[in-house]
Amino acid sequence: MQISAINVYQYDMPILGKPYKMSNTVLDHFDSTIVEIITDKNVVGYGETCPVGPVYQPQHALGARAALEEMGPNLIGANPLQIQNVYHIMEGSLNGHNYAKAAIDMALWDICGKFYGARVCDLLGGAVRENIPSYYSIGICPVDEAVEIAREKQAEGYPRIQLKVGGRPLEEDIAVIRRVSEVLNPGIRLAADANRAWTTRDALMVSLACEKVQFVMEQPCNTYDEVCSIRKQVHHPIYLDENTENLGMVLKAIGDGTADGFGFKTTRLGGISVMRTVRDVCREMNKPMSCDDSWGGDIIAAACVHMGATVPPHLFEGAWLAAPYIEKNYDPENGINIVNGHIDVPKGPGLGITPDTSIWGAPAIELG
Ligand code: 0XW
Ligand code: MG
Repeated sequence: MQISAINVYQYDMPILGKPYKMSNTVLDHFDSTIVEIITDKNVVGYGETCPVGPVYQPQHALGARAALEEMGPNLIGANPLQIQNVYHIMEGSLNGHNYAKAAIDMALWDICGKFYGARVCDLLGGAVRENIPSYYSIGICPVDEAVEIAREKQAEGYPRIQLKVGGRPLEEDIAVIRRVSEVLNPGIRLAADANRAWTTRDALMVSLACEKVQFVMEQPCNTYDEVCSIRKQVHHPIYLDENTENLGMVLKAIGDGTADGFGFKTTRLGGISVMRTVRDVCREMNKPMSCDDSWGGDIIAAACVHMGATVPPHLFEGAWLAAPYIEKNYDPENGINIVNGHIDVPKGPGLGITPDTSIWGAPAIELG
């Protein structure tokens, strides 16, 4: 089998309801890049990469398309069933830009599944369950509002709540963690995600002020070194998210004893192939993890769900999806949705998504 053509689509994804607010950014739409890999055997695969605006992490929507334009021509004629070999071609064509390589990688897994008549989760070793937990992320908002949303989402069936914190007076962060924790039933897990915004002083003060509150501190400070410097002083488990740019950083964070767990983004790490390795490392080293992405439609969602379904349940923190904030599915029939805080693993081969490509308009880039 050969890759005969690659189409790259650009899609401006509107957000439902209020803008999405994190410590460092407010967003009302997202710029998604979708890759369609066409083969000479009539099998077509889809991948997607969608940074959550230009500030969240170094990944950039325009950069994704430029990177795909750079690497794409070298991939024409390659065998899409040999994912590792295609990855090597990408690495030989462009340094870095894992988030763009991730879209190609995802489409290759989709093709492999369709060709072999297997779901991506089966190719990844097998799903351990067919319905997996998600978690709900409450954006930066007034404390009372956050408490109301937490009550609502817990009642809906979400087993985990992530609170966005940072970028406002520290007293409000402390209040929101305390107040939300008070309304959560036993067993519902809580994380406070500063998205890099706290100084080491802030993180230490929050940990002290909320000493008796059970929550995970997610990506409190900007750099890995800052997080290392507070690691032994905080009372709370620390999860890394934005700092895990690649497999090397994940290994380092575990080896140094800096991370108690991870909020992983499939595209930031480089796609399903790298996530598979990272999943295995976390299983071996007993580290909890989530399978998320920063944003994206059904294609990214399916990739996260297939991977999440293969993670041992006691180590799985959930798959966060943008689905609750998105107007419509790419696949009107088998699109990914969250019901009662949980997600069904797609049934069809590959990623199990048959997108209505007309949603994205004409390709922005055509190769091959
Ligand atoms: C809540 N998320 C998974 C979605 C947003 O893009 C940010 C992210 C996070 O945990 O940082
Ligand atoms: Mg996070």
